[in-house]
Amino acid sequence: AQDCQVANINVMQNFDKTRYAGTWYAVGKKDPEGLFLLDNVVAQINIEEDGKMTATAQGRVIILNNWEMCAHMFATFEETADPAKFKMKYWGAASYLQTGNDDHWVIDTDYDNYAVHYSCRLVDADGTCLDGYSFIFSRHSTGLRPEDQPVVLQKKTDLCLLGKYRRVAHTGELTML
Ligand code: AZE
Repeated sequence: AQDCQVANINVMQNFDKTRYAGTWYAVGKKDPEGLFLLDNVVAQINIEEDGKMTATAQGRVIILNNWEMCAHMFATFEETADPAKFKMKYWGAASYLQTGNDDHWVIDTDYDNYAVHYSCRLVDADGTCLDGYSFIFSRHSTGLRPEDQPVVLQKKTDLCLLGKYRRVAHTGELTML
């Protein structure tokens, strides 16, 4: 969908959450408004015994004028009619961290190397996204494999977010997961 309508965004076909499980390193991100995870962002997706998807995530954040810390986050996912579109309820281990209920859409993944995530928090009157965020995840902390880069580039374009991503550094400073 190149009309940039949130409702027309294509997500992963036949999404298999069991193959999505495991560790993902954020290697690129498009930020939303306000506070957000800065770097060293790692997500761990789990499938519980009842089949429900949950996650933990960590990342470096700066809150309240330069107080730098590791955000340790938890999430539960509610399934929707589309298997690649979830509602993600999340909260922090500490009360001063963020809580929320965001969309968690899997746009594309090969499960073994890369995943493109998207979340629109606010849809504008014209149907485009007014405030949202997106992560490019890799199974490898070093980044995307060269062969996955054109695929991811195409997905960034489809999401109307080309040029809005920043690289996410992994310096190994946080090791909670
Ligand atoms: C995500 C996937 C795995 C679970 C979670 C994710 C998102 C977390 C945030 C956290 C923000 C924290 C802030 C703290 C001050 C998408 C990586 C929970 C958006 C801003």
